[in-house]
Amino acid sequence: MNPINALQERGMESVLGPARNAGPSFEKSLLADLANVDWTTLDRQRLALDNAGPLDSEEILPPPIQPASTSGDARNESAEQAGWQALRDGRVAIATVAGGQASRLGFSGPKGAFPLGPVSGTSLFQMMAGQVFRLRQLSGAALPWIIQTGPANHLETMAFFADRSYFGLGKKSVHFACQGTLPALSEGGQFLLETPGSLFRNPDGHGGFYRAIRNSGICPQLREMGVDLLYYCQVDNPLVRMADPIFLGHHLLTEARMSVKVVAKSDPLEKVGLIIEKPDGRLGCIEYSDLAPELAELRNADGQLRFMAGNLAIHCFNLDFVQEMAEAALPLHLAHKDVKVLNGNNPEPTFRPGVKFETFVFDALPLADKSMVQLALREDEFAPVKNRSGSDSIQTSRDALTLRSRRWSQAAGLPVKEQGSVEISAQLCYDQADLSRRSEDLQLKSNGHLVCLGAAR
Ligand code: UD2
Repeated sequence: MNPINALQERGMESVLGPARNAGPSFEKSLLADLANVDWTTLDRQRLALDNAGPLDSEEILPPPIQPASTSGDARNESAEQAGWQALRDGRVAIATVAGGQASRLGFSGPKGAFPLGPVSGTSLFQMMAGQVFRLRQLSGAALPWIIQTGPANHLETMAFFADRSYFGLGKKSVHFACQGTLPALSEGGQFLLETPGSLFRNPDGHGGFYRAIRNSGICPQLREMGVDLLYYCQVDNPLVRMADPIFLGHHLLTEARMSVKVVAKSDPLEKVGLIIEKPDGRLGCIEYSDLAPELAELRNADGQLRFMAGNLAIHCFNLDFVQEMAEAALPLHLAHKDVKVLNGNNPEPTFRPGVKFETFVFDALPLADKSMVQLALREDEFAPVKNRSGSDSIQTSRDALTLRSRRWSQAAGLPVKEQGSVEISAQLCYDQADLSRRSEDLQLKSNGHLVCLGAAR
């Protein structure tokens, strides 16, 4: 659509004013920016401004939940076999969303570059790369890894991987897909300008993952390789069990199209989304900020929370579902914030009220006709690093890593200190059972704090 016509139809031509005053090069650059606007989504954005809307009031239920992968539950056996088979058959790719910056952690750079390792200072990316490396060894499969970046860190993330030789994974098997942006609007539904020649935009949220995957052009390549399943995780959780075979297996055995892992909420108001089942049997996620306290506090006769399924933001998708979601109109979430934009005739940007729009990956759950929910044990699988201090902080995440590393090492008969940090070096093992097996075959070194590979026997 011609941007000028599109603006006129919507009564939004005033956005051109500052560019016209500033000169032809600004006008050209603004028109190029406007040519990239998705006008259908823009119309939905403007509509959403007027319909902040009542929350869904339909009846909700707790969803059925499969046992945790690390629980030793016999009901996981067939899922484990099915998951490993899918991995060995090369049907799986991994996607990690890493569009965020680590500014909340007081670190400048992509969050995945943050040195979280409690002993070695290993980055989040390297910890995850280590799992991918080991899973490739165990499965014999190519296991492509897709990093979803954001406009603020795409180039820096690619350079981070290149500088570290892709952590030994091979350049061709690590892919980078940059998420898109959405223009922010004024409360009155007009565009805002960052400069006379450019709109003020913000990343489109982790719901932008679906389009990022489609736009990266990787889907045909994945299909050619025989990949039809995508395992999804966030970069901020160092305890994540990447491409967990039991999770993949439950997904396959229930013929789900999108699955999700949950953790039992530590308290009713914990800041995680709540996974629920709707009357039609489909899943949904209620964001913590939208959760009514009386619903959050509901308890069963045994005192347990009735709604306990905290969203870990770990998913398994059928690849065709990801492609479908790239075309779907996911709900828009609005954030009313002061934004630094051009204002009137002032040549310098200043703060004024605006509205940012985002989409969320979990909003695709109700669009899947079949889904599966699996429990995760917090101490084994969830210790996100979100804040510099307090809850979900650098320290709580490092402590959880230390506790898990100590447990795994002790189970494998490796000497580790009772005090201080403990870390198992990336790439060494996938999980506790893997470490125990490896410690029988390889000489593993431990100085009490760091367990790593020694010389082979
Ligand atoms: C998210 C979920 C919450 C729960 C929790 C688990 C929302 C609103 N809430 O909380 O329900 O599942 O995670 O840890 O999602 N990211 C991008 N692009 C974006 C925005 C985020 O790549 O535009 C990535 C980011 O790098 C990070 C992840 O998504 O890895 C989570 O983002 P967040 O920290 O904004 O989500 P949070 O903590 O509100």
